[in-house]
Amino acid sequence: MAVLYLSTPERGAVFARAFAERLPEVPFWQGRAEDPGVVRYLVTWTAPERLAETYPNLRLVFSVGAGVDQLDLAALPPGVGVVRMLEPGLAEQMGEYVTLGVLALHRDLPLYLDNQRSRRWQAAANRPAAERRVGVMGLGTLGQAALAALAPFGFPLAGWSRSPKTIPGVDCFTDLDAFLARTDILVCLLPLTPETAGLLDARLFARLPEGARLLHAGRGRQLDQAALLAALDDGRLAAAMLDVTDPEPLPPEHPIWRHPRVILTPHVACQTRAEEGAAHVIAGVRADRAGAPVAGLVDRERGY
Ligand code: NDP
Ligand code: OXD
Repeated sequence: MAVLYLSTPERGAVFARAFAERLPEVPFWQGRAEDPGVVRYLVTWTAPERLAETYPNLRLVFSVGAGVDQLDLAALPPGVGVVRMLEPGLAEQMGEYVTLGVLALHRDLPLYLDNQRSRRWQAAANRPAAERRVGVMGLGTLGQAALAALAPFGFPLAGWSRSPKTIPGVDCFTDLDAFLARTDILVCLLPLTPETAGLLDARLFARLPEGARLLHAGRGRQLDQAALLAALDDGRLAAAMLDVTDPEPLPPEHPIWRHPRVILTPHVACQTRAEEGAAHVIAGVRADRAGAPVAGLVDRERGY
C-alpha cells in the first residue's frame, strides 16, 4: 500500500515530511509511483490519464482543493472514492474573502475605483447595512463560514441550499425565487454540478431586486459571463466581484478584465495550507485503513 502525490512540489515536501513523521509505515511517493500496482491513495488536483489501468488498486483520490469538479467524477472507476479537502484554513480564508467582497460591494468600491481612475471626486449615498440583504447560495462548510464572518456587520442574512437548514441568525431557503427576491448582494459558494452549471444567468439576475450585486467565488462555469455583462450594462446588476471565471485566466481581450463595475481576483479566495492539508489526508488514510468513515468523502452521484 502506498500514497502517490501529484501536486505542487513545495506542498509535496511538507506532505512528505508529515507522512514520514506520522505514518512512516505507508510509502509516500511524489510525482511518480515506484510501483503503480500498490498505490491505494492518490493526492492530486486533476485525475491522471488511464487512471484505472495504471493504478488498479486505487481506493481513494484526495483532492488538494475543496472542489472536486475538476476530477470528472463520472469518469472515475466505480469503486474509487473521492475526498474533498477539509482543512480549517479554507473556511477561515473564505470568511475573509466574502467579508472583503460584501463590504466592497455594499460600500460601492467598484464605483470609487472607477472614479479614481477618471480622477472624479464624487460621493454616492451610503446605505445602512441593516438595509442591504445578503444571500449566500450554498450552505456547506464555506457558505456557513462566510455567513458566520458576516454576522457582526448587521446585514439581514439568508442562505439557499438543496436540503432545509436551520442556522441561527440566517433565514434559510430551499425556494430559489423567494431567496432571490429578498437578496441585494448575492454570494455564490456552490459546488459545480450539472444542476449548478450556468445557474447564474439572465433568468436568475431578473429575479433579483433591481441594482443587486454579485459576489462569485464558486466555479466559473456556474456564471453566464455574457449575461453578467449585459445585466451590468443595463443596470439590472450594479456591480460584481468575481474570484472564478471560465476559462481561468480569461483571455486578455475579454471585457470582464476592464469592466468599470467588476472587481476580479485570480481564484484566491482560499488556498489549502500545506501542514493542515497533510493532516487532513493522513487522517483520511488512517480512517480508511481502520474501516472508519473518511471525512470529506464525496457523494459521487450528487457530485459534491
Ligand atoms: P459543501 O459540499 O460543504 O457545500 C455545498 C453546499 O451547496 C451545500 O449546502 C449544498 O446543499 C449546496 N448545493 C449543492 N448543490 C445545490 C443545488 N443544486 N441547489 C442548491 N444548493 C446546492 O461545499 P463547500 O462549502 O466546501 O465548497 C463549495 C464550493 O466552493 C466548492 O465546491 C468549490 O467549487 C468552491 N470553492 C472555491 C474556492 C475559491 O478559492 N474560489 C475555494 C474552495 C472552494 P445541501 O447542504 O443541501 O447538500
Ligand atoms: C478550490 C480550492 O476548490 O482552491 O477552489 O480549494
